[in-house]
Amino acid sequence: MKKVIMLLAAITLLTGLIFAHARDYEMSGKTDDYSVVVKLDKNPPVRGTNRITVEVKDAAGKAVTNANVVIHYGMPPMPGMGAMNYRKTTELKGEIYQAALNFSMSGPWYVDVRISRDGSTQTVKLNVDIR
Ligand SMILES: [Cu+2]
Repeated sequence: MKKVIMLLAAITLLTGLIFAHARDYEMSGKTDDYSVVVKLDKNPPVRGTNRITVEVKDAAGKAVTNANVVIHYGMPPMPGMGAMNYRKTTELKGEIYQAALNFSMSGPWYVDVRISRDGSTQTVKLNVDIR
């Protein structure tokens, strides 16, 4: 009986992990040369640290792993608050560019993904509502 309970607990935990992963907040965009999928690990994205992953594919659908991917993010000026602009470099792990972003307040944020490769930079402009 104990073993059955342990097994059920393990299955429940595993299922939870799978669903948690599937629930990433996902956005996508295109540039002249790339299609880009961007995911945040919090859904909905929240104040504080949110891990971001960026997947870049070329026109043939092949993963691009030799780019320099930088995230520019921030908030436009608001009443009583100047504009906030941050810059975060990403690190390539496997075929995915990764970084941690810090959203310091709730509200509308822009997230620009700048992909530099072969001497040209292309940007995907995204917006995210932080809770
Ligand atoms: Cu603000």
